[in-house]
Amino acid sequence: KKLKTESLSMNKALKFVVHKTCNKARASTLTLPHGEVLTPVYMPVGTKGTIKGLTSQEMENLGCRLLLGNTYHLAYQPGGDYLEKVGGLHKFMNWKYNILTDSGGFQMVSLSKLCEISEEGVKFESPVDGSEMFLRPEDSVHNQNQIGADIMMALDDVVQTTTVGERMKIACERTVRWIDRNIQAHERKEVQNLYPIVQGGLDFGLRKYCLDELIKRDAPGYAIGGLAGGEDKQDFWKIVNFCTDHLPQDKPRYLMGVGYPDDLIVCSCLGVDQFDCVFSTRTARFGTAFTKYGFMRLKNADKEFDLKPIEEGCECPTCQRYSRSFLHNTIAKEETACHLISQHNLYFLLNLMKQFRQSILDGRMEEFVNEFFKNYFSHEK
Ligand code: PRF
Ligand code: ZN
Repeated sequence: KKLKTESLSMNKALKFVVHKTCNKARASTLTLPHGEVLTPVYMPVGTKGTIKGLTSQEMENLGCRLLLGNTYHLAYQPGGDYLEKVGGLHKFMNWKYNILTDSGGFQMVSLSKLCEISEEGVKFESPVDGSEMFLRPEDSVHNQNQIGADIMMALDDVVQTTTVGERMKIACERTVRWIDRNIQAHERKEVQNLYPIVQGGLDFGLRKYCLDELIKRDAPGYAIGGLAGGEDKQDFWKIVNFCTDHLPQDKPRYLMGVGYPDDLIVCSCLGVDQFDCVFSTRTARFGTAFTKYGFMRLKNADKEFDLKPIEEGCECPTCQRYSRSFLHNTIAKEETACHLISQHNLYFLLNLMKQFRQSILDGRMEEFVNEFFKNYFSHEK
């Protein structure tokens, strides 16, 4: 039967050109149906079709050209049928650039108390009203077709990263069995891309099995899943390095759920091209800003009369107009402060990747990385 190894290589919806490398790091251009994305890239997360606290216009002004939505949340609200009717998520949120949607697989971990996994798919119970949603690979892909994402993610079986033994093996093998159901259900291969997700936890044998199987499907790009779930850094780095050693050189690699500034640098050095994480905007809402010297807690008492911007020299809209003092004094009372810190943090990660990429093109990546870590772990503020 054709089903088993149906190829995605005919895909016209993605072009990936590597311009220059330094060791395993790459400076590339990813061309998608809604324009070019310069990689490595950080992709802001707008779970429900909005980046919490920021408008599409602001995202555009920050230079974002690829952002993330979540199938599970969008399927609940406003719903796949609704989005298809209004012409897709791009139209719905008035976003003219690219969108990537996660499959809903990760919600098996984040909402584990509310779901039940079988060979057929995942059954979720809504945390809002208790209603049921059955998400099979076919349903996830169908919803993502309706959403109209430029990059869709295959539904995978995700378990806690530090799980060992039989359950991890089952998840990895099920992810492989599900990949053909995902591919079969994909109805818009000419205009939307489907990335498989490599699972296997911290087990090199399982990772290798999953890599080999998924690479056979000749997808337009690949994701590394099942990491950033509380494992040791050493294990995390080794698995990322192992995956990027085996994934095709000429296709983009997306490391899911990773978004600390230092992780972006290390993993870009290991050959990752795309990242996403809610951390930058979530931590902003709790008053923490990213700076080149590490995290800054704007709630700390020493910021009360500090009239400097979050980071001197930062060209983001927040740092052009507002002081640490203003943010410190309004954070508990105003939505504005959360919005402003989110904006700075997103700019910080988008800009960090832009600078990193330029350093590869200029042949000075090693100096850039040395300088980054010298500052990041210094005691200056
Ligand atoms: N799978 C999916 N989404 C994800 C992950 C995954 O493994 C991760 C990694 N923990 C983040 N988001 N589908
Ligand atoms: Zn700033």
